[in-house]
Amino acid sequence: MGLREDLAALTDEGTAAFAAATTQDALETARIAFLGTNGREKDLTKAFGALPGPEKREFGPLLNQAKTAVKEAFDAAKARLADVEADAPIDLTLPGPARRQGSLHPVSQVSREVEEVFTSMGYEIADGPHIELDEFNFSRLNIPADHPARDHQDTFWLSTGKLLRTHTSAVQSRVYPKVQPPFRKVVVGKVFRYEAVDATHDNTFTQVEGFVVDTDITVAHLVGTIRTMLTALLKRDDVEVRLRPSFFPFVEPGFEVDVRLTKADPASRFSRWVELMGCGMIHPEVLTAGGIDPTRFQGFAFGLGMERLVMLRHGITDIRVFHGADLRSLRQFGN
Ligand code: FA5
Repeated sequence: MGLREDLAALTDEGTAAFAAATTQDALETARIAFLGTNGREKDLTKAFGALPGPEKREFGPLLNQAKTAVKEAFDAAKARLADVEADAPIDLTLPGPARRQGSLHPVSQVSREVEEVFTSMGYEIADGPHIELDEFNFSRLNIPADHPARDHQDTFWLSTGKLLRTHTSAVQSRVYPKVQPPFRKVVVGKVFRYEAVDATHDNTFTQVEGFVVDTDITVAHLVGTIRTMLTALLKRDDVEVRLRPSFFPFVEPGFEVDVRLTKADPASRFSRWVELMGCGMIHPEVLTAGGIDPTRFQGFAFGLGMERLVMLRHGITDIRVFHGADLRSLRQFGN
């Protein structure tokens, strides 16, 4: 066969192959055979290139016609198959794309549980502002301006002279003038300290403050409340609790409560004592500053680090997980 017949065959067979393609796969197979790098059109273009000059003039227009015809047949088939796909019926019974459901942050989850545990014990929920006055955060809690205890809580001071509250004890100062005993209050809220961040210290964290004022309140009530709270919240049977005498200007006597998990891996942070909270009997000066007569009433108060509690409960070894915004960590606690 000569080149003339070959070009006619390319046109006929190529247009027929593209017209017959009913799937994307068939179209691609035909494209490779006729228009691909080693396809028939390339072969004939090469054969044309080897012709002597006068014959090139004769065959040039024929080659171009064949190429145009095959390319048009390919484009038409491609458009036809695209339309077929667009018209394909939609299966309404197929499941839609799964939507990932959000969940409460682990600290929020336990905060709600804390509020439930305490309301079941007759406590009322109280709250106060994050931006606080020196008076409520320190002075009314028996921490005057020159008191060295201020050094324990590195404070973010604002240019207005106000501060970001360093502890939820500030809410005690706000509540006392407004209510007369007996009362039981619980506060869950954010507090802020200008601290170097490490595995157990953050600069923004959550505290739970409980305070009870009544007649005949003793340290035994305080210890009983702490045990009830930790049993309900830690949901473990290996929690060991110890009280150490400690100093906070707003309580007398004062204690720190440490916790360890007896079944934790000996190499783990939690097999050693972790400081969880401060507590004590409310100082008479604090009651007096709040308008409560300390000769008639006594009370206890405690302030607990919520992130540390959640760490103990879930075996989390680094506090930075909570504000790190790494959803891979937080999703594990979805409820
Ligand atoms: C206080 O904040 C006192 N207001 C607690 C208190 C209340 C004592 C009522 C007596 C009566 P302290 O600075 O120790 O105390 O903090 C209390 C708890 O907050 C600590 O035991 C710890 O669990 C947690 N905590 C303290 N600093 C940090 C921090 N940087 N990051 C995370 N948790 C912290």
